[in-house]
Amino acid sequence: MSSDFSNLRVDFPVLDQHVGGHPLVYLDNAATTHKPRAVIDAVARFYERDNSNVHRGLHALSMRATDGYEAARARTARFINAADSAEIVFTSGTTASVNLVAQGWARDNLKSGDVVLCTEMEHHSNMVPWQIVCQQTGATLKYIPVLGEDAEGGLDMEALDQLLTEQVKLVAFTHISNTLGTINPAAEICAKARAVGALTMVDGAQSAGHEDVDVQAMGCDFYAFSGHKMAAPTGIGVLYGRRELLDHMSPWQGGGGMISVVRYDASEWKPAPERFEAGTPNVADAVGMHAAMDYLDSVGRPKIGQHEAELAALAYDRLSELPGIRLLGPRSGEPRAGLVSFAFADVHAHDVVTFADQDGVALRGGHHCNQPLMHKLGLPSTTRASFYLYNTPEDVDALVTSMRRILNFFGAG
Ligand code: 7TS
Repeated sequence: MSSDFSNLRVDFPVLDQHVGGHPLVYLDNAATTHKPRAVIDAVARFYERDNSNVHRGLHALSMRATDGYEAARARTARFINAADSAEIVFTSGTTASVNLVAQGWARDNLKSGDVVLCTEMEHHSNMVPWQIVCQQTGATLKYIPVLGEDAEGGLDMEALDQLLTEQVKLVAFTHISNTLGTINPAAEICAKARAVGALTMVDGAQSAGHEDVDVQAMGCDFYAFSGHKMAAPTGIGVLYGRRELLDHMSPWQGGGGMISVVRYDASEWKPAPERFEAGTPNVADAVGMHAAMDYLDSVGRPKIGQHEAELAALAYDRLSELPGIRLLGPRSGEPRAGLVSFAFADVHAHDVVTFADQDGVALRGGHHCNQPLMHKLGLPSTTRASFYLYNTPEDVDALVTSMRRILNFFGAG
């Protein structure tokens, strides 16, 4: 495990604090990550020097703000290897990006008899928008099952082959599960979908900041992610879409900035991406996300992914020694992303998280916006520890020590 990573902790000011008299051990990175000084400074610098509206002013500040915003778009295209900056739409986050595709593409293109395929491990953000648009259009939503009583077997790829009929118009799936830590074979699923003429929507919320992403190599049609889950500010996110698709999609929201001509009776739209960015965009946070991408790539995303996967594997093995624990997702030794979800037989996840907080350990307890999956697994909730580049093996020690204290307290140890 690389010691370089503990040197990075000083880049993240928020980590330098105590909670409950203990040094903060932040293990809730799947919910949101912390921001390095470089990102905080980039946002502050924007407000201190360049703050202005974009695409509509001819004065110096407006031009600087526009340049910063469009440079962030070009940087984002490079970050995921999109062929063209025009394929990058800025949104408020993954949720908004999925809804944009549901209402901008699916609503116009689905009809009764068509099928949208999701997986049983989707976050609500990549499930509920498809439920809504299927209700609107009469299309049917089906799910690729997850294998194993602890969901340890990943997606049922044989079931996928059977489900992939010509009726399927879209396959919407998560690249990395926020609850299980499963890494789905994204390129393989995209290739299979394409073979029956279906489009693909990949939820990259848990992958974009954790591994090199190449949307062209993946072969997806749409890819969505959130800045705040990869060291960037909240309120900024991305929808990547292939240009020929975006240019034929309806706008989701109307307003300033997205039109070429407006008459009293009707209007015409700009091409993508402006067509999908009605109103004043989140310029400062796009600039902040640019800095986050530079920061992550200066460390190296493959190194980051490997580091957090090693921490998660360590946590999985150490936690599996605890009495009455049930661990979800890939088994020890199998590929796993940087998070671990678990449940104790006799202690509710909300108690676990509350008690861990007294030890300065920040975890998440609940259904993690995966209610149907929890229901399938027969669990009300789990406790989740999720890692990022600034976490260390000592953080895993603190997690396990805290869990032992809790089990002893509840007489379950
Ligand atoms: N998709 C996945 C896989 C996610 O993990 C999340 C957020 C989202 C979509 C939604 O992202 P947003 O930025 O639009 O909110 N996941 C979590 C989580 O695991 N705990 O809190 C939020």
